[in-house]
Amino acid sequence: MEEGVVIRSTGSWYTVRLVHGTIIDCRIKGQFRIKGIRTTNPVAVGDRVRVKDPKTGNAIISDILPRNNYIIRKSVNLSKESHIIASNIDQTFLIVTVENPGITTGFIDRFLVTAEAYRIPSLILFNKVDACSEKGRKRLDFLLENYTKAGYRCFEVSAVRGDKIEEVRDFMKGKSTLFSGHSGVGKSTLANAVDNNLNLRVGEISEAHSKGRHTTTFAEMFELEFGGFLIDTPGVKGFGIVDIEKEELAHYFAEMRPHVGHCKFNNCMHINEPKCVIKEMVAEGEISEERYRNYLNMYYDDDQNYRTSDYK
Ligand SMILES: Nc1nc2c(ncn2[C@@H]2O[C@H](COP(=O)(O)OP(=O)(O)OP(=O)(O)O)[C@@H](O)[C@H]2O)c(=O)[nH]1
Ligand SMILES: [Mg+2]
Ligand SMILES: [Zn+2]
Repeated sequence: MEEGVVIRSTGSWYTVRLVHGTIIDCRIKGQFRIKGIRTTNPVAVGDRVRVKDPKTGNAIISDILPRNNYIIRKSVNLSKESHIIASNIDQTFLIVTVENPGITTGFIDRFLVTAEAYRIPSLILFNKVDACSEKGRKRLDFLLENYTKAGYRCFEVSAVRGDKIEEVRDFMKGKSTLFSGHSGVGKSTLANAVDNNLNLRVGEISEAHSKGRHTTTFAEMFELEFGGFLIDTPGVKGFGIVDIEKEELAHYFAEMRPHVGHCKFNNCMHINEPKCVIKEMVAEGEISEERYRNYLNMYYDDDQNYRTSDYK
């Protein structure tokens, strides 16, 4: 029996880097479940696992060691099933573009809420700033203001021109970072810019976005030349939140969290209760209306919103 980390998962095969560095393909045996949640992938990239018979060519993952955290979303059309994007991560970079493809704040906020549920720090990287139209620039300025105010660090980057890549690299040193976002936003291009040794496949200009084609098809973890790990993932269209109670939701909006206990009623859901501190802060402009609106959307109909866009 040896221990290792899952660095790639294709669905039927799992690639594991054993403690002493050897990389082997494994299968799984047995049931792996998170309490009551059905997942399409029982073992995720980032999982620390025990491997049986690692030398035989018949290696089997027999156990998953307890996860520190994970990022999970509702997957595919089967809304009852969830997909673990990655586990045991130090931070997530949500890669966003305002054009080609565009982005909704609903998607961003669902992602951030999921990361907050495990207290995983998130940074937002606005990529392709080299190719921004005037209209795109306005949208970008709005998003920068909205998310900076909510307490998130935002970077305007360009993977092709090299803007802010040095800063991004500094943030990644010695950490395990998940890259997530829609398909075609430049996750793999950015990964290559951060570490030239990676050589990941990126989309052709002509097929970028719109056609729903995904260049990266499996999540994969790479060791960085300057120290740390990067997990590149396939683009996602929707981000359905999983396993978050309505009563807890406001705690996962970073800028609401410090105030939720100060409403008149201690079970306040911040909807139409009197003397609600959150609503007062929205009225005074201290919490953005956009974020509050997404709070309400998530509170009322977790399901409908993510079904309006068909998932990958
Ligand atoms: N103008 C511009 N284009 C970029 C930039 N970064 C990436 N692209 C282009 O965007 C397209 C998609 O890039 P990818 O890196 O494959 O995108 P991805 O997010 O990895 O996509 P999936 O693997 O499908 O999830 C490619 O044509 C890139 O050349 C950038 O900073 N500026
Ligand atoms: Mg990619
Ligand atoms: Zn309240």
